[in-house]
Amino acid sequence: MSDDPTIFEQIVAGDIPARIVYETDTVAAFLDANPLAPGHTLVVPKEAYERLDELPEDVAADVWAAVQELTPRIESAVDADASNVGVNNGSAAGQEVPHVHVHIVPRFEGDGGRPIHAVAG
Ligand code: IU
Repeated sequence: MSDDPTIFEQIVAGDIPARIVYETDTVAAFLDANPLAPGHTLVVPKEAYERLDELPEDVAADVWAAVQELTPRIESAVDADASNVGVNNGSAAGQEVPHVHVHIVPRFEGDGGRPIHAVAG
């Protein structure tokens, strides 16, 4: 396995610009560079783990706490009605960046987007 920092580690380190919206000792969140909707945010552990099952329990808890805290704040910030929250866990599921990240995608009544259970349909 390569020791090169992932793109998200580089974002967390400030080496690649991104709009960071949340940060603790273990977790960061930043706006997605190619947003599916206004406010599309990625929540990441600061340390790189490729798959969800590789996350230590305490880090997974910190990531989820951030998702819970941020989701209503993001919805409120962009005046969304709801959000899709999800992880592409592995390349066959569409994971492009090998560093666990939770997508928070704000949704709006009548926006025509698909529910998360339809993504593979
Ligand atoms: P995926 O779940 O691995 O498919 O999602 C990767 C996301 O990372 C995708 O939504 C990209 O737009 C986003 N992203 C980013 O925000 N900044 C980057 O420099 C890169 C990808 I590379």
